[in-house]
Amino acid sequence: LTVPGRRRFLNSAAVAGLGAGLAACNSGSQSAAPAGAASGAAPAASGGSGHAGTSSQPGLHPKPGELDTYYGLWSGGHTGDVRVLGMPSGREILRIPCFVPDALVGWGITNESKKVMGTKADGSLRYTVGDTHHVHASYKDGDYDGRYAFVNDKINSRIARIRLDYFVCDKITEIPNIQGFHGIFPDKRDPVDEKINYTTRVFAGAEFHLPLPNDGKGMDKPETYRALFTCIDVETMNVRWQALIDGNCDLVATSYDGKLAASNQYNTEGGAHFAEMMSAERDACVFFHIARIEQAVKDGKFKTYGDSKVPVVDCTRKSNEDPKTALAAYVSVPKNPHGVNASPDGKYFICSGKLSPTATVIELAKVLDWFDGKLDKIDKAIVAEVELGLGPLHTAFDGRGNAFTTLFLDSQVVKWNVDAAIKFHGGDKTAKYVVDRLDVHYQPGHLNASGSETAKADGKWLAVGCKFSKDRFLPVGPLHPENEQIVDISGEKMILTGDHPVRGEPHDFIIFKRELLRPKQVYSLDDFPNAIKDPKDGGITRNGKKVTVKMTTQAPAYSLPEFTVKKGDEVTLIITNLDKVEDLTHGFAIPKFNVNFIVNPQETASVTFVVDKPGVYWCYCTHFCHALHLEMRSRMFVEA
Ligand code: CUK
Ligand code: CUA
Ligand code: CA
Repeated sequence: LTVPGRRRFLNSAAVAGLGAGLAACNSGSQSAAPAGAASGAAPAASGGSGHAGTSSQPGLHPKPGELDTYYGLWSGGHTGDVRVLGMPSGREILRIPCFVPDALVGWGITNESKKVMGTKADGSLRYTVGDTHHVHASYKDGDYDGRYAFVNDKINSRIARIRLDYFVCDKITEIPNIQGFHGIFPDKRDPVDEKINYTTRVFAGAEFHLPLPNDGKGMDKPETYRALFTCIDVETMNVRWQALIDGNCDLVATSYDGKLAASNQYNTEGGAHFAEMMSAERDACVFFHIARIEQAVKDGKFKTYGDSKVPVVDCTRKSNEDPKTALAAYVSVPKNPHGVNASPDGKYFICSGKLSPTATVIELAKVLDWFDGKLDKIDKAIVAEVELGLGPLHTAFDGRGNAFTTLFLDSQVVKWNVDAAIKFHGGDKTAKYVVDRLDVHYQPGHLNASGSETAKADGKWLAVGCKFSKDRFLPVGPLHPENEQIVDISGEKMILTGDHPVRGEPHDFIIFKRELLRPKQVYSLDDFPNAIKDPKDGGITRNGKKVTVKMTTQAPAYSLPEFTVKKGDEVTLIITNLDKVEDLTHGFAIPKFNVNFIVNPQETASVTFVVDKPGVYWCYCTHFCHALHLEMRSRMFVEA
């Protein structure tokens, strides 16, 4: 197919209607007919890459027993989890449940996980749905430090922290005053204190604007709705402050010097319907001056909304016209931009145009110049705005000056050189900024490269999150998997090296060298205040109708082969796995009471449930642990 032909096939199949809102991309510039574009060698509609070629990079197909060379952390979308993929093989190794119950580990069943997830007064889960989009990790000196990963929950405006020593979610915070928490990014160092060269804050962008407070008044006046940008403390996971803005937030980026955070805005119109949201030719990327905002909070220049005690500073346009005192600045960006990404050299934020075929390059030093009164117009911080193709969404980097942007509508990744784009924008029309194009399958959303979000971007591998897989895998009925493609970016030309079906619906991901992590594979008993350190400390204690049953596990036995409770009791069962051997996990399931969870080596977990039916109940181990796994049982006697 020719380029227009491929566009017609893709667009009619996946995005009917959206094309009408797009700027035409046929100006004869580099974006329409680039060298190496989906040319004569382009595939038939049923697939195939525009590039032949075989990757010669090591690590792509680990042999049995070989480990991957990179970790990938993937958001799971509305499965509410985070996945760990070995890269570049694309093998899924683990799912980390966060916002949604998970049957494998008993997430949402154990008291410990329910406490993290949040419960109502009756002890039941506050929410059982989630929607994770963006996973990012904590930094030190511009690289990941292996402490934490963070992920957003778009549905219920929650942020989860994942400990990367154990690969578990240990904290979830619900952010007040907002809906549609979408973009998230940790800071990379402190904006003021030079000594703090690591992550202490996470920023959150709210996509949906709301009446403030959202208490039932003013619902029919969308022109008065507002969105907020939020700062969360990494250690306490408390919300530090919020910023009232004009327009909305989409994705979020932070600068390597810690001074700036920014969010793309596609709804500067404040529209409530999509036609209104795409009525303006330009929207914005809003920049936040973190040090000034935090000084304003210290000086008491804030208000609060409703029941929330969180200080909210004023970052609206009207209140921030004087650069010398401004807390925020709005750089104009074409039509409904989506991703904003920081280049690994620390110099630029790149905004992807979505409904505009362009990427906008904003120079951060110039943004700071504006805040210092040294640049008269904030839009002069734009150093390039170049055409790339239809539907640019997200950008990754190879650390050698090249950017890779997904083109959702064209189903391509375009590789382009940032310096050449700046030259082209500056008037040198001989500057060839498009380096290569690759057809992907199909409709890519996010992409990310190894180390792309760090100063150590190594330009080896690129993963592309294709939202549609269409014909790339065995058909399994109406629900298709997504296709995470892997691309060798070590050379001039991109080489597509693999398709990987993944369970819906990942959005974003990060990829980093395996050496950055040293995960622990066995817990410490001291991690758990309620650990039962000796089988002799187990047994049953009763306090009225509340019964506590404590037992330990050592393959292939539970320390209590049977235990007796009475109908109507509220039973709290605490189990410590005393096995110290790596990989020796036990399960504990009780028929008819919705109890099923696991205890990893040296872990303690507990459940609380009411026994309302007398009888014998065989408790058993669900997690294969031993030759006598099937014999690993206990009996719960419930007396009438
Ligand atoms: S969004 Cu999904 S493809 Cu939530 Cu990062 Cu762009
Ligand atoms: Cu213990 Cu299976
Ligand atoms: Ca818009």
